[in-house]
Amino acid sequence: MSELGRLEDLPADYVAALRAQNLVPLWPSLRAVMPAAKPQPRTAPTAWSYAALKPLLLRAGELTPIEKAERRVLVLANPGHTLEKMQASSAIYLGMQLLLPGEWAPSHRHTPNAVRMVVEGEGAWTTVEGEKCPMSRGDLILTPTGLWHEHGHDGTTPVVWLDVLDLPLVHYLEASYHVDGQRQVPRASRGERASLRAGIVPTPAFERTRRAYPLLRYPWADTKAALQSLAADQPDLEGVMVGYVNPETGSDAENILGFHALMLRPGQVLSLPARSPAAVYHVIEGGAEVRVAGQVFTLAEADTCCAPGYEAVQLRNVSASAPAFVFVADEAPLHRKLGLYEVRG
Ligand code: GTQ
Repeated sequence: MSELGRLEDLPADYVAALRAQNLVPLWPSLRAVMPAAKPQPRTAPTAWSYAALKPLLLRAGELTPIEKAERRVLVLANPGHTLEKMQASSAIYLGMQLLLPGEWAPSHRHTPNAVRMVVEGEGAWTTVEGEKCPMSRGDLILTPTGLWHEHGHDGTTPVVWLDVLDLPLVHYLEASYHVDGQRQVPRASRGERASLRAGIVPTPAFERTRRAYPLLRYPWADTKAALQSLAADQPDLEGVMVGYVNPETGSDAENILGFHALMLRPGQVLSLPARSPAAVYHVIEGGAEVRVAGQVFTLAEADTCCAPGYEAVQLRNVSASAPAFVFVADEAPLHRKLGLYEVRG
């Protein structure tokens, strides 16, 4: 591979003449935008400790009333992108949101897709397009693009959840905006009862749901039971992992980011191949060690880390006696749709 010419090699008056016409020579920057063999991601392997962030989040609850925050969130920002960018990876945003008893985070809708993974506390709910979704630890609640959503809390202790949005990508596309709304009038939940049975969904001929997202809440009890029976039924299965899908299409639950839950058997080491999408790992139950790109993170319950794409990831259950359960968010649906998806053995 030959050395390409540098900007300094060009006469200053020539570069100035180019700039005056909004023109730029490609060759001095070609290697930077298309590095050899593999991208050079800004996304740095980064971990966030729940024990460290929780007191700071509770302090935000004292410092900033919900009316002054709309959403009281501390963003888990990747220093590789600079903290101001508020992104975990190029497409993934992570935030820890706090709602105190009696508080209400008003209804709005926006173009970025979101999900919430409930970390701690009971009694909160998110209403999505009139469907009131109770929030318990480990539940996954979707608020896909364009759907009205608001959060409330009828319980007695603070509730914390992890928000995962595709905000960095949608913002980069200059397609990010929100609309404020009115308090929703909840109706009886329909999606969950009709759709949360593997392989059995409402028959189109009778009552096809016309909603693009028939299922908005994935209770942790069901996800955990699915993982446990998968592990029990297939003792040789290495990757005990389930995906959150749209029950009508069988495809990814949302358009841009993908969501999975995995179980690490006691003492298990699980090696995941290098794949093009970046990913986030969040411990729902137990503890896990995550190795990526020369870094080792020991994650306790409710801790979160991110891994850049194109790097192999190794997960190890730190307990020899109890399983560990991990929530995974990645950019795979986006990479597949764009034809960029790669697995590198
Ligand atoms: O709860 O609607 O973390 O609009 C960032 C933006 C949460 C939300 C975030 C949001 C929300």
